[in-house]
Amino acid sequence: MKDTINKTLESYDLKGKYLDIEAINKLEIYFKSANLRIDIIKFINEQAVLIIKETSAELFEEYIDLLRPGGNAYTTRRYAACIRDLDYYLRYATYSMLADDPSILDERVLNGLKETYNSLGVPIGATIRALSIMKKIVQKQVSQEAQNIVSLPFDYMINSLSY
Ligand SMILES: CCC1=C(C)/C(=C/C2=NC(=C\c3[nH]c(/C=C4\NC(=O)[C@H](C)[C@H]4CC)c(C)c3CCC(=O)O)/C(CCC(=O)O)=C2C)NC1=O
Repeated sequence: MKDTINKTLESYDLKGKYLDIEAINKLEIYFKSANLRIDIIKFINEQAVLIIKETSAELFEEYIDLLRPGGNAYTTRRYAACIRDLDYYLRYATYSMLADDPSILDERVLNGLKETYNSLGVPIGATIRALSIMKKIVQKQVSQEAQNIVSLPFDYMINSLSY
């Protein structure tokens, strides 16, 4: 698990160098955005249940077959697993927004996920769509300056599942 601070320090420690202007600028930008990151995360935490509800409603409207016999989210158990997965994505997205670093997504969410999904027949296309719906729902409710911070982890997960 990494964030902008320990990533920067680690790399300068390895080089045995003081932080140069480039590193300091990067850290300054990170610290300046800290309050915004906290606000975004507070908002998502408060709205998490609703965000997931809206995401699944939109997803199942588009992919109605998932809920029908033969669909991957058919049966209460699998439906619940699907909603739980959406919750994982949202929660880890907030961790990554705070860290300003995607490594937590690789380590905790994405490693081996495609293989697991493929072996269980969980459709990856619909999962990617769910992530993009979730991103849109959150972006709609945050300020202009928060847009990039919000989109980063979702785009990272979408990208990783796409290849
Ligand atoms: C914290 C990181 C983490 C992630 C990401 C994770 C995902 C994850 N989702 C799983 C299953 C599943 N995931 C889904 C999800 C869906 N099916 C659909 O049709 C939709 C497209 C989608 C919801 C949007 C379903 C239905 C299952 C159960 C599949 C089955 O058991 O047949 C499984 C298999 C084991 C289990 O059922 O719990 C894992 C490991 N587990 C983790 O620990």
